Amino acid sequence: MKKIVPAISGLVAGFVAASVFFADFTTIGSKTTAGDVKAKSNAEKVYVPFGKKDDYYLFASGGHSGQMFIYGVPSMRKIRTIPVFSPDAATGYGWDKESKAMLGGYTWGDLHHPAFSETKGEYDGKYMFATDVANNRAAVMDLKTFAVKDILKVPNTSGPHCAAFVTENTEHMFLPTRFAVPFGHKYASLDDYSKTYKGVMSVVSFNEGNKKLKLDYQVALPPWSFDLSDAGKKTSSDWAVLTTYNTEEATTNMEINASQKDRDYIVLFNWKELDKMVKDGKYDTVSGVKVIDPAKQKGAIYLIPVAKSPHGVDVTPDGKRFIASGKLAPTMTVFSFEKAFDAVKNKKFQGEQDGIPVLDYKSVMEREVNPENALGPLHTQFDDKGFAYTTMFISSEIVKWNVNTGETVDRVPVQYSPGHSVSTEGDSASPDGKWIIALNKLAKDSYLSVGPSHPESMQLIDISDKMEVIQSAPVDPEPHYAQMIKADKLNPIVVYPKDEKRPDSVWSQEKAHIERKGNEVHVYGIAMRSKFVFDAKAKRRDAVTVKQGDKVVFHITNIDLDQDITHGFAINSYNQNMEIQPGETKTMEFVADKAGSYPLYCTNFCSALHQEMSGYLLVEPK
Ligand code: RUQ
Ligand code: CUA
Repeated sequence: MKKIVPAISGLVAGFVAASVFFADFTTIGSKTTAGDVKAKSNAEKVYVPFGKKDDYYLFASGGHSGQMFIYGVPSMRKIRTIPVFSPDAATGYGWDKESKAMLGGYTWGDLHHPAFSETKGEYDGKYMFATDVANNRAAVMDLKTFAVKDILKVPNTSGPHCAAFVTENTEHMFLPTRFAVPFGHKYASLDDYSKTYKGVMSVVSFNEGNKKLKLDYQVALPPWSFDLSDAGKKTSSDWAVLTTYNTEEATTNMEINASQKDRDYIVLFNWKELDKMVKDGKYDTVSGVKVIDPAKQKGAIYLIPVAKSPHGVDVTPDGKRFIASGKLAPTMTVFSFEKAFDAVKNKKFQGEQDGIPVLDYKSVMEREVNPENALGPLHTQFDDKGFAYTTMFISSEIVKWNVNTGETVDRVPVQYSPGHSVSTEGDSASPDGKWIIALNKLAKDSYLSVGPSHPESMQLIDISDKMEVIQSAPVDPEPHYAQMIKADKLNPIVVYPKDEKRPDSVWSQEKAHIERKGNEVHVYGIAMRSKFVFDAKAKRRDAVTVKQGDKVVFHITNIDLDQDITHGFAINSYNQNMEIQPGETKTMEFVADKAGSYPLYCTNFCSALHQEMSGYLLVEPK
């Protein structure tokens, strides 16, 4: 018998929408219910038939996997995992020489907030940035290749959670720290916390020429926790805002002690002024880094009181306002940049904290928004019609409201406990108002059970009219934040271009050769369907013989300049593994400390004779 999904009145709309998507739409007899019609039209909205592509790329943070997950929207199909801060066996990231050096010995990361590069406040589709809360790093990915180009280790900071958010033309990204530490991570008793620990904000820039990230300078803020930030746009483009918690400077029992005061702060700063201070030499040099002390250098940094322990702060697409969300207070506070600039100009201060002027709350605040029974506001996204969408962690919903009036327009339950949400081009100066995705911290009963721990969930919500959950997809831990970009803005390359001058590359079987320098053996080899050639002149062209204790360096070029023909290169029992994409040259180096006979093979199924794509590493005993 054909099944119809009944309209289960007790279930929340989102769950019904998610389940009916998988239902059989054929009905018994000739009776078609309104629910069937709805399910069918919802299914059509997200169905991307074979041969067609999704409209948007979703770049979702992989949290403590250290990676980035790429999804297509609206199908919500996962396309790839891009390794960023953790090694990844599937791609050999962290084994080949270059990525190993970039990871700097770290075996995990905690990626929270991805950010596209911007030009004039619009996502330009060129680069993606991200930061690592676990080991204080920033990374840049080239969207031509979806590969990480550089990783910067940031000193004097511990957990740049509050990043990455880029300025209007990608001049900077700011990495304020979540955990305060003494400069240089030096030992200091927690009894001296307020005196010795600092909440450092790092100001980083990206050089498109050499594709490197650079630490420009740091700002020594008080030892508070900085949570989220956003850069201004248009009239506020020289400014940025960040939220703080633990202005109590508690050092233990944080759950209670960091929430004592009714108010914490938004830090408002003018980064152009900070840049100028550095240019004018108004900084101290602390272990080689330029550091601005805001108590000494006035005129760039201000504090604004805000309801206690705020989490997200988001600048509206027109750059006129910023909205802080309460976390503990059920309030979204709307602030006006214009009013803040006025307060700065006319010195409307209500005092000073740690030498930083505190702007008068009432002169900067525009309105406090408290949607009825909405609890735990965390983050706000925007559409093209002037509406804001705030995730409610505790009441498990997204509330749509009018930024101009504060009035609640719509709300939709999500499953369950959303952290961030992400709307289509939602952090740009012109969001396009088609979709929003709730990034839920808990999935509970949403999918087939896989034991006590479940994946997180992402729910796709149509926001073109009345909000409706249309589709749902499981996601690995943990989608802290994501950004969505129109697919046609990206134009990835198909193969790495052939470049005969590329160091260590070899472009024909005949040129494959081995060079020995003392106890270093350099193999200049090729990979092609379906063989490796390491030494064109040898009796066995796919075998390499070295002596125990030799340093072995394989430089392999994939000379198959064909779409999607990636070869792997792995050495059995030697814990060596890398991937070489079409047209790429990769290097693997290790010491052959174990004598014996070790098969090597291609790990990517590349042709009908892929199983034959193998050879030997022979290590002669000492
Ligand atoms: S955070 S759930 Cu890591 Cu962006 Cu707010
Ligand atoms: Cu190359 Cu399989």
